[in-house]
Amino acid sequence: MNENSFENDESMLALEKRLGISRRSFLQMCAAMAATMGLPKGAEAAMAKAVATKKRPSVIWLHFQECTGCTESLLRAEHPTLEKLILDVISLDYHETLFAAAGHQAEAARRSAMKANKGKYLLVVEGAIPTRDNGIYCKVGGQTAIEMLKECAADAAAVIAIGSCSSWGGMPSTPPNPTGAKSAGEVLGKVIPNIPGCPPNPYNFLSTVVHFLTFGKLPDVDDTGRPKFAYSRLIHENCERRAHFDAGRFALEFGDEGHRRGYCLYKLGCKGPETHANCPAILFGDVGNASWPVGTGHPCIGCTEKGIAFAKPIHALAELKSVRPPAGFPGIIEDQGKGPSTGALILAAAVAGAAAGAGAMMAKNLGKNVKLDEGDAHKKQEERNPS
Ligand code: FSX
Ligand code: SF4
Ligand code: F3S
Repeated sequence: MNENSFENDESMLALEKRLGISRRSFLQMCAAMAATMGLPKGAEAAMAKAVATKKRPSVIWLHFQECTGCTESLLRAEHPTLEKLILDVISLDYHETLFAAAGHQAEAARRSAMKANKGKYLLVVEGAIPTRDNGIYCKVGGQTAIEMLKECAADAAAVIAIGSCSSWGGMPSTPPNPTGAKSAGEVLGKVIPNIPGCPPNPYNFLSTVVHFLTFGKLPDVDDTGRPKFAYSRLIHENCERRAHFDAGRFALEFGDEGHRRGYCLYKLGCKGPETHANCPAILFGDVGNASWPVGTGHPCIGCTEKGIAFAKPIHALAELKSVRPPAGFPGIIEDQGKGPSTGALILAAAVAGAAAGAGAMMAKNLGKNVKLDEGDAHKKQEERNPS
């Protein structure tokens, strides 16, 4: 696929106007999403066409026990391009946080959207569902969360749990779990597609929805319902600090010499070795230049993983699930405080067979500022291993 194939395509010209980004950026973003999801060649063109021409799927978005961080992460005001994209790809017909309507008006809008799109709408659930005492600890418009979830799920084309709370109970389910908080899947009695993370990575949500729009189904999931493209690898396998772990170089205290030099955070309790997510590859967060929790110097708390986040003490050592060496090693001799570069990380992904530059391209196109590109990564590798 290239820009020329869509040169005189009216729908793409209209899309340029709608999104306020160039066709080129949009097509690069589709290529990045297709690569991220491991889709075959040609999928990116189908995705671009679908976003440009298909009717946007109606989305009903429910909020239960949570902090609204999922929505905040998705609509981050600092990255208006991403917010615009998400709101353009879906038709958000009910969302309590973003709705101008209130009270009966809002309830009426939800029911009429459900009726108009019966069997076709996507139901997105944010937050855990309290089940103790018949669910009285969370009520919206006179209905308990249990009743509302079941009513909305009955006619949905698909239900997606967004965030750890609705995926596996999250923070509200932390023992002693006074409200009997459960996941949306547990309340519905089935495994449903879920995008855990507290908050979850917005690019994983966007990719999942674009997949649904293009192919009429959600991406492949694992046995807990997590899209395989995003949750099949341990964070530890792709972490930019992994070379320090392998070389035995650890930060022992926040602010010590090792911490300032970007060493591995394992001894500060990093749960990357037992947490599945693509955070190190598809960076996200509003802390500046294309970062992620470990990139900022904080150990991963395992926010995507049931039984780890909010269950295991933050500074307890992670269980090492795998001692297999990664496919590519970034160098360990780096400038102080920088750690291996994003470019080197992307090169490691390329060695492993993933599409080179996918993460950087996506980040760049969605408003981030990743300086190193594929060429830089090759140059750096050559400097390390002169032939
Ligand atoms: Fe908050 Fe969402 Fe955490 Fe939960 O995210 S960021 S408490 S996963 O449901 O709003
Ligand atoms: Fe990265 Fe954490 Fe693994 Fe260290 S323990 S390499 S910081 S994921
Ligand atoms: Fe969460 Fe760890 Fe990623 S804390 S956002 S799974 S790095």
